Amino acid sequence: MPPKQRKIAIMGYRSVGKSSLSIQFVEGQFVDSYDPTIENIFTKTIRINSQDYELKVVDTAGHDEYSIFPSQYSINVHGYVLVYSITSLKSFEVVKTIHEKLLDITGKSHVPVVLVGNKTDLHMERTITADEGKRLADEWRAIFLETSAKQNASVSDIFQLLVTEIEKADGNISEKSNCSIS
Ligand SMILES: Nc1nc2c(ncn2[C@@H]2O[C@H](COP(=O)(O)OP(=O)(O)O)[C@@H](O)[C@H]2O)c(=O)[nH]1
Ligand SMILES: [Mg+2]
Repeated sequence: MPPKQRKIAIMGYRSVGKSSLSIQFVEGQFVDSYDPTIENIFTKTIRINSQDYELKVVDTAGHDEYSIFPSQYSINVHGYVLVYSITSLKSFEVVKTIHEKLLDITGKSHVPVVLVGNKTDLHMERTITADEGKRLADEWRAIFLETSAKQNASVSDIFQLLVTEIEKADGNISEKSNCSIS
């Protein structure tokens, strides 16, 4: 089967680890200081169920609650990674406004999203519980994950799960495909 091309945008407040997650996923390393104003597109091919997916990962510059949702992130983007830091309440609030704007600009009631609480290695500084993250993702009917870009914890899962969500939204995978028939 030819590879499927899928475009993914990583969005969230500044400093939550968007670039670190992208670079950890694509290059397998943790870069401690990365210019926060740089916007990059990374590519990586992953295989799920013997299908190759050529991913274009758009690492966006940070957003806040006042940013206008840039139209280039709503066009031809198949799915979104919305990132907050588990150490920052502000970043958790910002991710909610980004999601609202996303639904508004796409005119859809549901968009493939993985909600990511990053920086789990900083557990002493945690201010957002895993439960709070999970509840928000449930509201959105999105996938929820906690990650550490620094420790490479659950980073590739973000992309695997998002591609699966995109396929479900396209009707290529049945929601019930994992259920056994009794
Ligand atoms: N401890 C820890 N620091 C992280 C993690 N991810 C990113 N950082 C740090 O947080 C800061 C901002 O990261 P960056 O990826 O540039 O954030 P961005 O602005 O969202 O792209 C940098 O100093 C990173 O080294 C993580 O999982 N754990
Ligand atoms: Mg960045």
